[in-house]
Amino acid sequence: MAEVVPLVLVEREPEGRIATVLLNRPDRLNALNGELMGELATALRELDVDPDVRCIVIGGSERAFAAGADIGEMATASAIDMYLAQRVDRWDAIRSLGTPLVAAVSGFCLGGGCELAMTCDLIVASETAVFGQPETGLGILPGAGGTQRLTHAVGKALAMDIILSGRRLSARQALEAGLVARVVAREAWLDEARRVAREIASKGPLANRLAKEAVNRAQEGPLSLGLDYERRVLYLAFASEDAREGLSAFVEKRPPRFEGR
Ligand code: DAK
Repeated sequence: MAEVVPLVLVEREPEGRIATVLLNRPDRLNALNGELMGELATALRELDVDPDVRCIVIGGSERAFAAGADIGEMATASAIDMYLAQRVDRWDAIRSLGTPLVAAVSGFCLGGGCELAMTCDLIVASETAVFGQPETGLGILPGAGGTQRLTHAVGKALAMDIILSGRRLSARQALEAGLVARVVAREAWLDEARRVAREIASKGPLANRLAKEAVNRAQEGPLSLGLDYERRVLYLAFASEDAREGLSAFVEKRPPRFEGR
């Protein structure tokens, strides 16, 4: 019987607070077919409800984070197939995770791959990374948030250029444009993303979840509502044991021990 190869690999650090989820379809440059997206959403949901996991790294291979949705699969799918295959639900499941997500991007990060990276909370990119939304070259358009998130990240002029002309951005260009948070050496793409994840995991986990929600609000509505939301979640954070612990630890000159409550 043929060996079943998982399309995503989940790694947990033995004593650590971070998990790494690696897309594992290297012969197809991690093209996101329905099966892979299903495994990814399931793995992420399980990690999201594990109180020991405080940050998740999502990565691909050195050659490709992901070269987009699976074109072969889409080529034979009707609009109704696409709808019924619950593709949107899987993307929504990833978007609604409370745990901070770091995208570790090396190589091609195109189409749905770029949209997946943008669904994460921040992108750590290898200097080899290449970002783009080439969907219009296939007669379709970005369908997992690309027209919205890319525009928020880089502004209308550049987003239009990337989406309409198929222009690709290098890691450095993506950094300058505000799409990625950090660019790191080629060989360090995963280690550096994990290091950033450990930094995130060392902070108050409840505070990080609330801050993530509040930052996302900045993209979703008017400033006045965002400011109001920020204030409310700050009061919520103040009511937490983590806030007592974090503030006391500073005053007592010791490292905090957060419980996520
Ligand atoms: N799908 C399927 N197979 C792919 C693929 C893809 N997106 N990208 C690469 N591959 C396969 C290639 O066919 C090749 O397979 P073999 O020929 O070896 O069998 C293998 O991966 C290696 O690729 P190449 O030989 O082409 O490698 P190169 O280095 O020459 O070129 C490349 C790398 C990334 C420039 C090239 O492979 C390429 O242009 N790939 C397609 C990139 C692309 O157009 N991506 C956008 C896809 S559309 C939705 C949500 C999202 C989406 C849709 C719906 N809903 C929520 C409903 C998203 C749509 C997209 O992403």
